[in-house]
Amino acid sequence: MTPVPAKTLQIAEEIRSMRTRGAGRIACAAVQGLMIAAEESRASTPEQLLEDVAQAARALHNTRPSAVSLPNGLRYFFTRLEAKAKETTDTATIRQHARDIGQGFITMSNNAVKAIGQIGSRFIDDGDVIFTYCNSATAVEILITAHQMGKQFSVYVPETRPKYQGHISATWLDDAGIACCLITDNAIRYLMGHADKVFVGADAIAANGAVLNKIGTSMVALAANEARLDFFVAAESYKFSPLTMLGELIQIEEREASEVVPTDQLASWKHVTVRNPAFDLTPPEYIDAIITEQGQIPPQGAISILYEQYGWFTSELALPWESHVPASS
Ligand code: RUB
Repeated sequence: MTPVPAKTLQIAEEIRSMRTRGAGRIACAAVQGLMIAAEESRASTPEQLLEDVAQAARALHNTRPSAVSLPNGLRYFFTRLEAKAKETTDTATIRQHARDIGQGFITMSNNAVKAIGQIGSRFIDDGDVIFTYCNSATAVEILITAHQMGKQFSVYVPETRPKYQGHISATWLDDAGIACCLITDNAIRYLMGHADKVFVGADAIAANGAVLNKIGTSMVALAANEARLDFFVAAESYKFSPLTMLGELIQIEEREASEVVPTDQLASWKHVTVRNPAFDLTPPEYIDAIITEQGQIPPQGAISILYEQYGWFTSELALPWESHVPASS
């Protein structure tokens, strides 16, 4: 078996350490990791080549446990390559399929973000004051598209402790020439009363329409609900979680305490512990619409997006690369 290529392991590490972050960017990077594994595989049979790719998928999976886009991207690539590998014994042909499948996923993802930008921008009116949260390329695309259409609006951007992804959103909006105001997370409820609508992204969407996104999103949704604002979620359809059709819960990633407080300070306390959940779930009751590349749906429509993609999902489809574990391991 070919060892997992160094470049694939580096992609996995960049995802784990959050140098690559944001659900869409994570999925595309992971698929690139699989493309590299297929390219660099020295396998002489289709089965060996699939095992090399499966091994890479195992290294990439679970680097960020909450972003369902990651296993969904890996599954997209792996199931299609597996099907192609049944059609030929020529590994060069399978490698070419791997390039096409991977590029197909990345193009599909980029096009979905653009389509969501177009669809979502229709919800923005002149004079709007908008809230976003964390850093979602998909939600920001809506704002940029509306701005390019000539709409006049401004945006509140909470910092998003502890990793300050709000600063990235502020930079993107600034670069695009969109007026935005950076605020502390503590100011969200107070300033929500001065806003009109909210656009956030998603790391995962459950079959019941609940949305998993950066920790604090559910508080933004609560405040928006109280202030009677529309709360929109921008998400490509590959961020919907098929496993939730089987009743599985989406895992909430807990990150290191050092992101919250310096390690020496924590060590100096005798009775203090830290918890650092990275995501939370916003219940469907707080969501007005989920904007996908296919159009906007009420959160209760999540199940139809999942059914369209996966049919009635079965557990064998869960992590298809797991069935390629070599007998010896
Ligand atoms: C990022 C985050 C984003 C979603 C959607 O969290 O919660 O809102 O991933 O982003 P983290 P996108 O910084 O922990 O990865 O729309 O870019 O896919």
